[in-house]
Amino acid sequence: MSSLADEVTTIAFESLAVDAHASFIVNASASEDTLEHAFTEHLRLSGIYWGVCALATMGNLRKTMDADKREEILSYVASCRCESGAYSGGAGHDGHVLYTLSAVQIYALFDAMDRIDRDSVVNYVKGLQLADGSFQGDEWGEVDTRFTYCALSTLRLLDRLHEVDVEAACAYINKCKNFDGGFGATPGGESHAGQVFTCVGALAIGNRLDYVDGDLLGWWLAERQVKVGGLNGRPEKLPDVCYSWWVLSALSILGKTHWIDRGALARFILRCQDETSGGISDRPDDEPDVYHTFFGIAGLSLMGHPAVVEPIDPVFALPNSVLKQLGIEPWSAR
Ligand code: GRG
Ligand code: ZN
Repeated sequence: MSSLADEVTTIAFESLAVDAHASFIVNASASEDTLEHAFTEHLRLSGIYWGVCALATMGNLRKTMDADKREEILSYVASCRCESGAYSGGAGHDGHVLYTLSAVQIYALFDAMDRIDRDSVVNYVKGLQLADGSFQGDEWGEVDTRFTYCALSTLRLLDRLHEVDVEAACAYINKCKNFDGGFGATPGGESHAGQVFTCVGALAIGNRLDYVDGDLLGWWLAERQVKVGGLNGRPEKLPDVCYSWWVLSALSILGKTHWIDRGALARFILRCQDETSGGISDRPDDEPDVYHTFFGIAGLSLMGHPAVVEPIDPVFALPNSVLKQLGIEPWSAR
């Protein structure tokens, strides 16, 4: 067990409506004639990853997706493959490292890594690294620490991390570190919990967590918890279920999830679930969506909710069992 191991505590969890959430996710992918479906077409691959990963984490992927559905999804992913080696968010859209990671994650979840043309994906990702170690997201040149995480995670899942300059990538992330211990999207950018996940995750993959001031960042992350138990993404903002992942995964990598009140966070997430129709929303009484359903379930997994049977890895956001299949040691075992 890691020296960073979290303090264990017993949380009196309320129940999670696993079956309702599974139906919500499966039905959301089936309702193609909705306006939401049209609006989210460009990020469909990430949506598929959120849904499939939530089902896998709840331990009911096989039960809810038969061989035909699996093939249907995998052939859709293949249809998003671009000549550059990248994947796009939806068929006919432009390739981007964000969706390239989603594609690899979906292949990993369905144990179908042999369908990936590894060399072409690796060449695409390699081509995104700039001289200062940073990564652009596609050929248009936007640079963001999210893209560094996506690049390093994609390559590690493909067992090809050595193909880029990992030291330079981590040194660039260090330049995005702020006085409060947090990280931004670019040097000088405001600390935001989403970027903190990507930076801490990338540094964990690159084995350079020594760049993190664990106590200072742990304090900043713990400060994200507000009175109602939920977490926000930066000071003075509203709590939102997705930060249960962005904040808690970073605390988990640092071995500090006990720095927040996990019982109160779990109650907040569970108050955001629709127990009848399924799904989890960003805040109580809002409309559920697949994104918040996944991140709510993933947060509960990091806190050991007994209904979330597959522990999720805080670095790769994939179930530990999937990482083991790929020969990657889950963070909790390090
Ligand atoms: C494998 C889980 C996983 C992720 C892939 C894309 C990515 C890598 C990470 C995204 C990290 C990120 C920046 C998340 C934040 C998303 C979010 C809730 C943004 C909203 O920001 P604001 O400023 O909202 O609009 P607030 O909550 O501050 O009002
Ligand atoms: Zn959110």
